[in-house]
Amino acid sequence: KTLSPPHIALLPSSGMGHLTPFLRLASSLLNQNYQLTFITTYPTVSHSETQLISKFLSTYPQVTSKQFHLLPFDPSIAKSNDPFFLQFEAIRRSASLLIPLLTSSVPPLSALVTDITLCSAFLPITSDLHLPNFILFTSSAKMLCLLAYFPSLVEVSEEVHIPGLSKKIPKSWIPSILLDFTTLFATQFFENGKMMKESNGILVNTFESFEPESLAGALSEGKVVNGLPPIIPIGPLVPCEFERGSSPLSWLDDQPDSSVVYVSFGSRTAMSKEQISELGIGLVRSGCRFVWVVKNKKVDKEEEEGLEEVLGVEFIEKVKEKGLALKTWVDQGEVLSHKSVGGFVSHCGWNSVSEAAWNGVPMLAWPQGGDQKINAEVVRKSGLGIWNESWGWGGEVVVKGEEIGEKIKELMGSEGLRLQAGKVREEARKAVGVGGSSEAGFFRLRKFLEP
Ligand code: BUP
Repeated sequence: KTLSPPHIALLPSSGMGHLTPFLRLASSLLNQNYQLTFITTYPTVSHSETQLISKFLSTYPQVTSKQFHLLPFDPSIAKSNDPFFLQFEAIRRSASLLIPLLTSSVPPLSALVTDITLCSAFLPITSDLHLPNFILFTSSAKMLCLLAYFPSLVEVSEEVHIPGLSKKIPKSWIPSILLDFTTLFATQFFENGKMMKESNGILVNTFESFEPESLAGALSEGKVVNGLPPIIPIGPLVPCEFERGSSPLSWLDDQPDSSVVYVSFGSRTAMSKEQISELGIGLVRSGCRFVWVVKNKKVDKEEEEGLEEVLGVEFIEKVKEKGLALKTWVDQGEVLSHKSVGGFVSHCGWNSVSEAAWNGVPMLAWPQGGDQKINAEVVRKSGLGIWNESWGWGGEVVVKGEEIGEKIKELMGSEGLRLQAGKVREEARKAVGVGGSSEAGFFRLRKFLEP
């Protein structure tokens, strides 16, 4: 037994949806007295990533920051045009460059935590170095079931029956990039799904009472596949002080309790102008106050048009009393915790779902891609929100403003939904409290590192 606390290195992959839970995990480990090395890959894909990393490092000067410079990578060899997936691949292909960085750490490392999207490239390395390896899974436990089961799928029929889950997963919930097994993302997904068995444990940003069937019923009992390492729920990883930023809070302060609907589709959804315009019509028709984060480019570095060009001066003028449309980063954790916010129209990125659960804000799920339909099902099943499946994936059809307005009215007007979301909030708080599933998860991790 060593006297000094365990020293953990954290390696996130690209995109705010992956970086944010890593930084929250880091903050939680620091509170538990771990020593930390945070590895940042350069260059980052988005401005938001660079900004958040610098805020984190200036808040925690005790963290050792290491820059991981990637090998040049020719994106044309990969079947993908998504800058984030291409960055996953660039990191994966540079894996061997991390070895000196890991072996030179002082004091010596007790473990490396890698993002799930990178695990198959880094597990062989940590294994050679006899360094324990944990995975942080940044999506839902239900999505983890699909990832674990995916390598054994020969083809995707109309429904996928994952052992241990009572409800079959319709093909329409699986993103098209996974249905074509030759895409870059499907290849990575397959490799990671196979290789993750070799890790020492999978930390999942969820909690027991939110996803009981997937966690206790399917994954932990080995029903999905045999031979998985310990599945350790440590969520919800909650928004931290270092994330605080300038946000529209002063406007929110003047609005009645639970009267504002917050609308955001995460950091990497580029919505079409046509759909943006219908959404604007929907918000006006709903009659509700709103805060709306507008995005029409996947990567923030490419955002060139201002709000007026996207929404039109007329619209902005018309709604200025009732709504706040923004084309900047807002502190979502702070918005969702504000008492005037009573509903969240969301793409169901897992961090957004966790933040809504943490704050008990009812959701209207509108999945746009990736894991988001699987996450939307968790939202619906837990009672945290509603999901109108006929809207399909974002971009598949243009959903009309009238229909959007009606659903927002339903979201904001339902007392039952509010009560149920409040219960989810209580459960989320219990999970991180004394005796909760997150505390138990962190205890398991510590036991492993300090037997
Ligand atoms: Br946009 C935006 N402010 O303005 P998800 C996002 N966020 O704080 P995604 C802000 O980014 P993946 C903004 O609170 C959440 O923590 C938000 O992660 C924060 O979705 C994070 O919700 C976004 O998981 O990532 O960005 O689509 O595709 O990996 O799920």
